Amino acid sequence: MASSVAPLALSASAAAIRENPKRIGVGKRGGNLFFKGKAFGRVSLAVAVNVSRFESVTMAPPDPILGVSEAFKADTSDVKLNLGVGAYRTEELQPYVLNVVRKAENLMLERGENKEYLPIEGLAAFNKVTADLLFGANNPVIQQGRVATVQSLSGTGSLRLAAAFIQRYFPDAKVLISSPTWGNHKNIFNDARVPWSEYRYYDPRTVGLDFDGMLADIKAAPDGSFVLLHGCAHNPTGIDPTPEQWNKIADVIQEKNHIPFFDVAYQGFASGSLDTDAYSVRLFVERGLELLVAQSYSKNLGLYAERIGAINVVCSSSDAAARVKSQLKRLARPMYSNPPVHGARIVANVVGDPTLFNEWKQEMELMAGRIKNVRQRLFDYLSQKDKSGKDWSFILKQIGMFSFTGLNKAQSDHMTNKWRVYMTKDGRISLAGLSLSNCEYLADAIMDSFHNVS
Ligand code: PLA
Repeated sequence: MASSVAPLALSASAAAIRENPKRIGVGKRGGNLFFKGKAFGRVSLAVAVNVSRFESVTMAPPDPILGVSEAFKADTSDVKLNLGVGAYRTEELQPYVLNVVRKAENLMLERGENKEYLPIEGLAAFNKVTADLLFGANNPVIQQGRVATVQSLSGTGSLRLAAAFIQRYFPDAKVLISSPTWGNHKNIFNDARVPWSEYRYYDPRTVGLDFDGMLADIKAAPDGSFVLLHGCAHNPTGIDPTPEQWNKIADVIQEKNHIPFFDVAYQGFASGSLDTDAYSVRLFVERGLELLVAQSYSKNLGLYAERIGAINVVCSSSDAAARVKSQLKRLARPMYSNPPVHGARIVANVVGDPTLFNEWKQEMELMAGRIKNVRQRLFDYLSQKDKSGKDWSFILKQIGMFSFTGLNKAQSDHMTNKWRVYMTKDGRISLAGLSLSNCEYLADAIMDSFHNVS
């Protein structure tokens, strides 16, 4: 076996040796390679010298969001705050498993359900409730069988599957994404080889929506582009269009024959109401548009690690929906074969049972309410303590898990280096990782960073 490996191993090793003979302590003497003074033949070199076939693989940078959690864990300070990743914490800053999730899991245990493979498209009971939850069970698109729903690996996996679908069936189309957007959107489309460009969204002067810029950029894009929209609780800005603005966005998208592509990662988490947070998607559906929606249960059911979500494609006919679904399955099969069952059963049990469903809504209101409370408390401290006259009211206008503070990279670095407040470098903080008792500390950190670092 060694001899079949050796020639290849040697060529990689030899390249590395040529580049840096000292570092690995390898040289050539009398036709034989040696390592630290000892002669080795070709075969033993591949085994003994610690030179990798993967020498040309460079170190990837830490992920801008999940890398923050790694850095937080490595920090041994007594006082530290993780406001990086959008993961809900209790007032004691502990992870939270919803009571309804525990109840659903107990039910599953009692039923002794098996671990057979799911079909490629996922659990039928899940696919039904997830589409009902998003569009409303009485929505004509559901009644008429015009939605292709495929369970996928949470929001990210659903976006990725849709990106693969776009790449295969619309190779000339590009995706328009908001500037800024969730950092992983660009990675997803890049990896799927789908071209994208940005439309204006955030106006730093008003710390609000650049609505005119957004409409102008969507108008200027080639007809038939995909327009990625955050269904609610825009990440990272926390700034959503108003209902009137959504209507105007729909007008332009319709005019341009664009295809809306919603990312719904926070249904119920923005306002506390599942229906209110589905407003934008339902509006576009009502207008008769064909569209895509990626869904996630990471936040609203706290199922982060279960990787449960779905891609929904609303089509103009049930026939088209059946064909689209068949192609989504065809794309999923070689990627991950079929999705995991545990999270799907939890969602199906919670949404499918009226008692659990009501309990879930209450728990979601509690979670959304806790975030609103810390948002208010943070604003109160900032406005009371900061005597500079700066207007901090934008914090109250933003919704969802995040606040986009307007801190620049140097100021965000200062937040971490001096105050041990871990956050993303774009100035985003996750309020879900903040407790009422930490709001004053955070306000002090923000004021210091904002006023004393340029
Ligand atoms: N879409 C948006 C807009 C998101 O914010 C996130 C998660 C996802 C999709 C994907 O989540 P999922 O795959 O777990 O369903 N954003 C987080 C986590 C909360 C992350 O970056 O992965 C964030 O901190 O931005």
